[in-house]
Amino acid sequence: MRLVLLGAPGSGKGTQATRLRDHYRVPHISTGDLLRAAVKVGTPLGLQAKAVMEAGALVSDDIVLAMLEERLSQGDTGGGYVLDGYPRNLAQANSLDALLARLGQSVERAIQLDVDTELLIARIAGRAKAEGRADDNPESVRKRLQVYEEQTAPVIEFYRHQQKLTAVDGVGSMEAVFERVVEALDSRYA
Ligand code: B4P
Repeated sequence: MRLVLLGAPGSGKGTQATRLRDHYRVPHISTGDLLRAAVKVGTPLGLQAKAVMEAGALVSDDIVLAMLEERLSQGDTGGGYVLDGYPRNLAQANSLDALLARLGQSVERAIQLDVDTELLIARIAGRAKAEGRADDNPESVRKRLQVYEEQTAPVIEFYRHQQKLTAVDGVGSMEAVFERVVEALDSRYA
C-alpha cells in the first residue's frame, strides 16, 4: 500500500500514520519527523530548516525532496509506506509522481483528514502544553494554518482529479478516526 495522508496541522496525520504503520505493517515516513531529526542532530540541512519550521513556513522543496528520495531508497519500502506531511504543495505533488515513476511506482491512495479550524487550534494547544514543540506557539500555528489553506489544500484537488482521494471525518476519538480510515482503505483494497 502506497498511501498519502493529507490534512491540516493538528488534523491527526502523524497520530493516524503510526497506527496505520502497525496495522498494515508498512513504514511510516513523516517529512516533519525527518526534518526534526535533522534539526536535533544539527546537520547543515537541519540548521537551515530550523528557523523555517519554527516560523511555521515550508522548508524548501529541494531539501525535502532530497530527504524523501533518500528515505524511499532504503530497503524497507518495497511493500509500500504511509507518507505523512508530503506532498504539501502542488510542486511537491508533481515531484512525488515523477520520483515514484522513476521507481516504477505510483501513489495508490490519498486520505484527507477533515477537521474544522477551531478543533485544530485546540489540539495543537494541547500538544504545546504536553510536548513544547517549537512550532506549536500561537503565531506559528496561525502561519501553518494559512500555509495549509494556500499551498496544501490544492493538493487535495490534485488527488481528487486522479480519483485517488477519500475524505475521512477526522473528528472523534483517535480510535474512531482510525476505524474510519481503515474502513475507507479496506473497502478499496477488498
Ligand atoms: P508536521 O510534522 O507534518 O506537523 P503537522 O502538520 O503539525 O502535523 P502533525 O502530524 O505533527 O500533527 P497531528 O495532526 O498528528 O510538520 C511540521 C513542520 O515541518 C511544517 O510546518 C514545515 O515547516 C515542515 N515540513 C514538514 N513536511 C514538509 C514538507 N513536505 N515540505 C516543507 N516543509 C515541511 O496531531 C496534532 C495533535 O493533535 C497531537 O497532539 C495529537 O495527539 C492530537 N490529536 C490527533 N488526533 C486526535 C483526535 N482524534 N482527538 C484528539 N486529539 C488528537
